Amino acid sequence: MLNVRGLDAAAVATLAERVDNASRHRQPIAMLTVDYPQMKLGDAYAVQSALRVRMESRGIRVTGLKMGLTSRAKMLQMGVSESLHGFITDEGAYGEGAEIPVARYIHPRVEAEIAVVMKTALKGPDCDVARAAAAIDFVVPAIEIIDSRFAEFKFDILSVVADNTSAAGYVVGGRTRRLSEIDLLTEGVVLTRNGQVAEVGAGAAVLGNPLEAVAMLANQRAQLGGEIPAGCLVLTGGITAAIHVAAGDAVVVHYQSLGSVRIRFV
Ligand code: 0L1
Ligand code: MG
Repeated sequence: MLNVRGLDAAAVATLAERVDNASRHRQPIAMLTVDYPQMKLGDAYAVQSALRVRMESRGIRVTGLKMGLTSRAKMLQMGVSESLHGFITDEGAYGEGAEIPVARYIHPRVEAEIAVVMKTALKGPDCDVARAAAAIDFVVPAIEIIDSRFAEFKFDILSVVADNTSAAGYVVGGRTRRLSEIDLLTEGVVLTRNGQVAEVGAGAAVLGNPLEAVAMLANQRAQLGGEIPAGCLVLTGGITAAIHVAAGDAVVVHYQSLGSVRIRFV
């Protein structure tokens, strides 16, 4: 289904430019399906791919892949029912403790995630948790920054895929663990903003097991003729609902066994 198309190449290029400009100039836009109701999921991933080419042509480097909308909390928050994937880049990569200007974004939110780094490539279409586990090198905690390019974070599944699943930045920190050293399902997470608990959750919120998200990513990539390459950083998806952030906010995510990750917005 990820390769079903309804738009021609010119429309895909137009939409990639529209999303790219919204992001670069921080000018929110309307859902793409308003003007292109014939758009299909394959078109949405084609727009995302064209966006990636545009970014790479400006010297931005892709640093990994991400799954989105993998938790019930996120699906309810966004009113959608399908997990999806996108890419992450060095433009949005921040170090642990970084001060991040909110002016870089339209309406940023953050969410706590479990990330993995692949030891070997993982190629669908028949990946499952066992194959995903065998391909993973280690686990690392992460905060993802999301920033929809759509006004008021209002979108449908096609628009958000085209918009690279709202990917805007990420921070990895804490400590790494081998899969044998951690129970991903019960890994507890407490997300605080300015010292107040904002969200709590556990790894199982991500499709029942974050490794399901890795397997799903490989299977989705296979439908598009791709894979998860060796060495790839994969954000497996938000464990909690995403929280709004504003200048002055300090966000710290405490993980049960992966340490903590912190950032501050200025
Ligand atoms: O990483 C995510 O789960 C984001 C997916 C896109 C929807 C959103 O902006 O929350
Ligand atoms: Mg996310």
